[in-house]
Amino acid sequence: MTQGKFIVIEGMEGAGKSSAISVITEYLAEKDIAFKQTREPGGTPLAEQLRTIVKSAKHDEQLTQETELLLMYASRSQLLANVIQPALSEGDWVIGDRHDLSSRAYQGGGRGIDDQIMETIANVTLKGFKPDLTLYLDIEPQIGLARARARGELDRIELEQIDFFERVHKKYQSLANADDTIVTVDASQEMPKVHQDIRQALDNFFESMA
Ligand code: Z5A
Repeated sequence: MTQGKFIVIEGMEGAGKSSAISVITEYLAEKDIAFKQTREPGGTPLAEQLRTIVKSAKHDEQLTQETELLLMYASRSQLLANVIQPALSEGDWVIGDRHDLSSRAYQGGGRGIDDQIMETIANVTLKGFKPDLTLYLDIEPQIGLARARARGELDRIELEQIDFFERVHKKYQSLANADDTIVTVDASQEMPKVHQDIRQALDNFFESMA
């Protein structure tokens, strides 16, 4: 059986990941490709509990940045072993709402955790596993945050100051520019144009596999 492919959608809050995922699911359905959807942090019963911890702004004690980092990778380890790899082995495709690039951007860029430490933890957890294609929705933090705020209550990370999100954004852009499996989509455009660009990136990906 042919191994499935892992496609990840990435970007800052309010970038439009939710509707981008619908575009990808429609595209795969049109091609009769079976797929599973995941999200990070989360995606397994245990990883969803870790998600609740990292997103809650209501803890009685401060979550240290090291704890935050390790919880992100603990969640990812559970998801990879229990959902992503089994699905890919069965020939299903997997569409991920965030993956390792989020940790590199938020914990590496935003929190300022050293690249070498990030690399070591990623290697221990993922053992070289990486997505076949990542679609990075690029948005200026101010625009994305305004969209996210208009939607409702903010989580613990969304309550960070703007300079934190500027660092996350910068890191996302530099990592995306350095990796040809990551396609940057301008998420500040009108939604139909964003969706057209996503479909174009998927067309290119399928052509590259042919
Ligand atoms: N995190 C981390 O720190 N490290 C990690 O390793 C991982 C995650 C994996 C997870 O939250 C949090 O954990 C996240 C990063 C961190 N926190 N922060 N901050 P999440 O993934 O559950 O939530 P999110 O990233 O905050 O998702 P979101 O805000 O739901 O983003 P979105 O899915 O991209 O947004 P959306 O719902 O698709 O769009 C937001 C609104 O904008 C909505 O009303 C849309 O209709 C509107 N929108 C979208 N696109 C457009 C365009 N093009 N024009 C106009 N309006 C638009």
